Amino acid sequence: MRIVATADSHFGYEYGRSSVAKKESIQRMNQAFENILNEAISLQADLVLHGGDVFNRSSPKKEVIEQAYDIIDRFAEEDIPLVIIPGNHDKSVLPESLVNHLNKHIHFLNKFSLLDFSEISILSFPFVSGDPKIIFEKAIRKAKEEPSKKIIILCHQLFDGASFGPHNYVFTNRLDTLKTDKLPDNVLFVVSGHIHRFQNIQNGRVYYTGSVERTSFMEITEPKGYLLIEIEGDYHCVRFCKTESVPMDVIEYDIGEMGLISSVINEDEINNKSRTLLRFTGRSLDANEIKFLWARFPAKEYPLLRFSPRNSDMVLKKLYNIKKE
Ligand SMILES: [Mn+2]
Repeated sequence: MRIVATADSHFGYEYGRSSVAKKESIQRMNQAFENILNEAISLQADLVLHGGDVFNRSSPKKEVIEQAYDIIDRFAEEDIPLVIIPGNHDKSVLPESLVNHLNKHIHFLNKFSLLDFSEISILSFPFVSGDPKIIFEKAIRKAKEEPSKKIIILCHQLFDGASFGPHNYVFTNRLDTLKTDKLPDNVLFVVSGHIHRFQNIQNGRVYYTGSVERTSFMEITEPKGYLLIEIEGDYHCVRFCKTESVPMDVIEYDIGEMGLISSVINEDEINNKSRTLLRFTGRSLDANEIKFLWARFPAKEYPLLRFSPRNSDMVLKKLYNIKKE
């Protein structure tokens, strides 16, 4: 049995300073997700899992919903079951219309559920904010009640040891982090959305698929893709398959010791074709410098350029250490 797992499609995610740039970024998210579904079709997958954060907002715009349905409807014609759960961006429930938009192969699971497929059962629950331990214990109990079933848990939670960001921040021992040491052996592993970086933690028992595309400069060094899970008898194997992602660039200027910022910016360094962030660290910018940035980089000419900080009372520390290729 072959399973493709993905998460964090964030339909409707917008990037950029012009409406054209925003529209393109929405299209890009749709495309990234559709590419993964197409891979699942060409790989002849038997099942596709989506670990939550389907939409970027809990009440998506009508056209964003329609575009998502078009992609899902096209996929439904392939007769490959698709299991989707809600994440935090979906406010733990998917839009009513999506739930009603059912097809025998498309399962939108708004509740704690155990669904059987040929060689595997999917135990899933929607995102729980605050303390998710009670629902996770319920999942453990349910798995123990069904010892003959081979189970994958599908969820959208934080697990101890998960890391993210350019400095590899690690979540540990928090109210909202989970541990898998009490999982019975018939649970093969957990597939989760939420953290946008692909990773395998907790002695191999938790996989984050990563988001379908980069949604933040925090993800600049992360490859994006999906999980390819193969199960045959007692054997299983999970691989991360990389897909293409949008180029990004972060340029940091340490201006702590420096006078006016107008002297540090080198326009030749700025790639006006990819998402670019100019970060000024070491001291705050004054109101005139912020005005200068807006005037020097008008949104019309630089729709993909952002700068930070954007107000004059913030002092940023250096955050990125990116080697230019
Ligand atoms: Mn997300």
